Amino acid sequence: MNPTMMKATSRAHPNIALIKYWGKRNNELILPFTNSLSVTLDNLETVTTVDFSSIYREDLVILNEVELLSNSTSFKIIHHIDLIWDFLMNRPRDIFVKVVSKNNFPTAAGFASSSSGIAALTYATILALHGELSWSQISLLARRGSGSACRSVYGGFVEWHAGKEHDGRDSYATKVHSEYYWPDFRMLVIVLSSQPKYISSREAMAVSVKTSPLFPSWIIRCERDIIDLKKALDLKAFSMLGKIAEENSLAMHAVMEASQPSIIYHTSETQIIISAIQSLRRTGLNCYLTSDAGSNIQIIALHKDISSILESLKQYPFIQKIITCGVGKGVEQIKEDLF
Ligand code: 2P0
Repeated sequence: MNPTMMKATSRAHPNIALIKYWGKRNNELILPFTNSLSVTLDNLETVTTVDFSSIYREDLVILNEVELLSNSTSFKIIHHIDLIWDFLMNRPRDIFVKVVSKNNFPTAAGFASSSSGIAALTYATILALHGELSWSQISLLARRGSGSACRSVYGGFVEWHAGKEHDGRDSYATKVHSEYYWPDFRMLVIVLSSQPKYISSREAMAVSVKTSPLFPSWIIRCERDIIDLKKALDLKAFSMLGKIAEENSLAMHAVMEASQPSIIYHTSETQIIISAIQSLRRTGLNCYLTSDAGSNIQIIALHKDISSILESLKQYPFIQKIITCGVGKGVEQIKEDLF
């Protein structure tokens, strides 16, 4: 990168939580009640170029080839860039910025696109501003844009520490095991719908915190599930890991569904696939499910079982697409800019 230029490009992969983050203790600073633990996926990616230049006459945000004109997503992106600028520079921003970002998967449909999107934006902005920060600081800044993004800073299996401080200085992610730790670990991303979800995770989790009678027990459960899941990971005990992850995900959906108003992301197709995975297990195939805020499902499995699982899913014509992912890398700089 030319040192006088303020332009950089980065790539990040989405992560899927095995122990979910659901509920904030501080909405503005994005501080969760509980730790969460995720796996970063290969194959799916966001690439983002950020360019600060005096040639621009306004801030420009182009996401998946569509220019975003003053909508809530462009506001969120520019607000996040300003937060990083304020952290790194000792003067107010006096230059416009152009951001171009591309996902190779559907946006805002329960594929954790905000995790890779905000992680890539955070890192490209830091690089464009020639910032030199530790990975913990990068993760902490990514958290300020979107909670789950702090986990996509790293590859492999990643834990976001909720932290205890009111200002959030101890709330960032760290790596539990690298992307090379479990080469046979797979996640099948089952695309049932590519439509954006009807209520954002951010809004939905605020409703759950305020109104779900299950929320207090959710906090206690996650504390226990994180400890058990880390034990399963250390032992590479696949069935133990899958069972904890599946039950944690279904418990999160129960918390949502008990909220007032009830939040139901799962559709009848989602329920069919949940039953299918559970019955595949009864026939001896070792596979488990997890599901984020959306109607889609991810299957947790090992490499040796993937072809049998794919074969058995052929009977469901409403499945739009299945993407097989392994464990992916953390955020990285790439040389080819998008413009
Ligand atoms: C997770 N999700 O742990 C959970 C599980 C969805 C369900 O993190 O408000 O986009 O920006 O912090 O990170 C999605 O929520 O929400 C999410 P904000 P985010 O992956």
